[in-house]
Amino acid sequence: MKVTKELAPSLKVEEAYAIQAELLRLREADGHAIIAPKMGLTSKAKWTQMGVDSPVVGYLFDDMIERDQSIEFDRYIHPKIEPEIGIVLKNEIGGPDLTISEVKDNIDYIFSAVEVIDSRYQNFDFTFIDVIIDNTSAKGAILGTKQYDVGSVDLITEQVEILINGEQVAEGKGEAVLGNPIQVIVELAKHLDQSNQMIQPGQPILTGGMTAAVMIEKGDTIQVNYSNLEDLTIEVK
Ligand code: OOG
Ligand code: MG
Repeated sequence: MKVTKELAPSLKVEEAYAIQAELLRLREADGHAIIAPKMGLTSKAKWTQMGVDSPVVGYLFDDMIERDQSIEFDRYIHPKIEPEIGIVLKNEIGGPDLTISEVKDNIDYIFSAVEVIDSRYQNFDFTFIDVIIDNTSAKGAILGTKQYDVGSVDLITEQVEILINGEQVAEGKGEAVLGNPIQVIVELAKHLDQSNQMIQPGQPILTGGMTAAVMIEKGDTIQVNYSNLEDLTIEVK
């Protein structure tokens, strides 16, 4: 069932986030803990693929983090992967006027990641409103373990490629993500400020797919190679 099609065709963005917040609360009441906000739909590659044109905010829960560099395929309906740059802050920051240089000053470390998205909608066929309510298709993530200083990598020129079973299926760079992945933190701060929240230190924040998402199958070997950040090799089990 598509919320916008069958229940509430004229739902507004703020209302969609209110529903998302209620669904997050229900999940927390079920014993799951939020570990970080995530930003999605931050690159043109994703906008073109999904037919939308602005970023969304969702949340990663503790039970979404895949262990042992593998993806447990049967946990998903029709998973796709996205290469992402992750950011952890060392201080609480936020507000509507945050600048890129303030964010940089407050970064603890950068890491590489792969998000495994999944959708309750057939063919990921949703509107912007539906995907907000569906917690931005958040279902899984593999977080790199190497930590990089913000001064040691140029996130704008950082390149990534995805190989599935040895064949290149996607490539992109950091610049694809709102011109600079650090800008994503500025946008996240604006979003959270609308509900008087700040961004918390210590959370592994994903900044959004740098390429279009790629469908995966059981048995695939995935290599996500970054130019400077940690490469990730993942088995789909
Ligand atoms: C929505 C989630 C998008 C990203 O990194 O762009 C996202 C979707 O495409 O299903 O997480
Ligand atoms: Mg993502």
